[in-house]
Amino acid sequence: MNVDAHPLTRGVLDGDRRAIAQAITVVEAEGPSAAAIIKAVYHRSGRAYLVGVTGAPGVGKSTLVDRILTVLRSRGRTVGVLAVDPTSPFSGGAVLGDRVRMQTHAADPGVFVRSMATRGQLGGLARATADAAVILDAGGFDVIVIETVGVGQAEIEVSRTADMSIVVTMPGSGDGVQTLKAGVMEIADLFVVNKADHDGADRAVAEIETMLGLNEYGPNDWRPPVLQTRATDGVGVDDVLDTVDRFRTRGGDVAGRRRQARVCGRIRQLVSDRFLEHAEHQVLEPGAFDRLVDRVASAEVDPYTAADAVLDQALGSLRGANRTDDAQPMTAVLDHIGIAVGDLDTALVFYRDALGLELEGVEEVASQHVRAQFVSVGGATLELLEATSPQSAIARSIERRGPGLHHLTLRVADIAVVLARLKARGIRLIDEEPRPGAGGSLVAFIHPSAAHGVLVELKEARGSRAWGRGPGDEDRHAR
Ligand SMILES: Nc1nc2c(ncn2[C@@H]2O[C@H](COP(=O)(O)OP(=O)(O)OP(=O)(O)O)[C@@H](O)[C@H]2O)c(=O)[nH]1
Ligand SMILES: [Mg+2]
Repeated sequence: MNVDAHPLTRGVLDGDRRAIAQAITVVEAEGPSAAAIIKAVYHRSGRAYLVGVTGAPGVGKSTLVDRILTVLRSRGRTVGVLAVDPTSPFSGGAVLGDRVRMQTHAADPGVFVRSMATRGQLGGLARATADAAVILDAGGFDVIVIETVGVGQAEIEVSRTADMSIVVTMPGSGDGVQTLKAGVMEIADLFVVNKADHDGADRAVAEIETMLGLNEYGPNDWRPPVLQTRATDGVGVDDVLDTVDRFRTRGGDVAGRRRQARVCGRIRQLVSDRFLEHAEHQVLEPGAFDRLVDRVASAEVDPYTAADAVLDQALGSLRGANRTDDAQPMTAVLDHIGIAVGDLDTALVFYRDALGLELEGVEEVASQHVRAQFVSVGGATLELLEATSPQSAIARSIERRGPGLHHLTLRVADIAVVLARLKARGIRLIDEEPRPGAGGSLVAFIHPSAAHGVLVELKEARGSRAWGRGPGDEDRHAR
């Protein structure tokens, strides 16, 4: 489902609603096309003003946003709304309710309403929301309102996307001022006590003012105003928008710094997400990350050592990638080194006892007449290979050259790409095409004559450990 970013891109930049809607669906899915779209439209973003509206469920955010839409439209501004619900896994009740509530603007081409719900991790929602805001921004909407339900960490993450954050409360305990203690004080640029028709609105305002009184504000600092509204009949909404304009026009340093911090956060997030993704899926063996998690959970390894191990392996693979002179960087990591030994038990006297290396397990591969002992050496593995029959390739290798290095295996992300590139350079291969190895992996051997006397196996990991033996084994030892 690889959506071609380009036709959508043009549509987004033209402000085409269908293209915008589709582009948001793409960024929600978080695939490579998401990055392609953002890359293509980002230069046209940065013009819209992003307003976050946060607050506990039911305080009247959607009703207020609906009123805000009406006023902004009457002031000639176009508005995109992202209704974000980190609490519901799919577009369910609350969000659907929002859509219905904002239906009054459904026919207005100057309004675009979209709900976004958690699909996987909360971080993903914050990223998708930020991307959706970029799309609406590039699509030409003047103001983007991001409504998030609740006042937890996820909402705070999402509200960091905005240029200004409005925290909505209502009179009464419970859902009201109590929830403000959950860290929203710092993100609020404006407090709105909605449902001012209820008893206790003045008290709610006073409580917030008291909390604000605990902070010190310099003469040039923005002290978040506390306003009252009645969203159901629109009372106080003009005041809210005037305050938004006031905050916006005062802009200057604070606004610049906020955008800077936001962009900084975005880049850091993307770098760490991508780095982790690379480490988890392209560097580590399948399942290795989970095993590491288990070992840390059982206190066998501490988290710092675990993190260092992942970093070392990932950085090692990046350094490997940098060494290539081709335009397309190649990522290859050392998976294992196969060593032909005469007798496993004797070999272990050296590898296990003298060197103190950790044994991982033994595997008997009957079809190849070989027994393999895996020995852990940090990120890679040594495979000590003992022949179980004279017909074994290992036996013949020992007969010809004595025991010693038998092969080394490099794990690559895409074996077909690597083979194509080797072929293009006229490198002599044993396997022209990748073939199935153990554990669902794909393997191919490079002829030792091309690799300066070493039998090199390429492996694209797809399952668990790839033994990498198969038909055609004989040819590999012809030197
Ligand atoms: N009396 C009164 N009721 C209001 C006011 N504003 C909203 N409501 C009502 O409060 C209820 C909840 O309003 P919503 O706008 O859905 O609240 P919300 O904060 O968006 O709710 P979630 O999206 O579920 O978090 C609805 O029944 C509204 O009609 C107000 O100013 N006064
Ligand atoms: Mg709502």
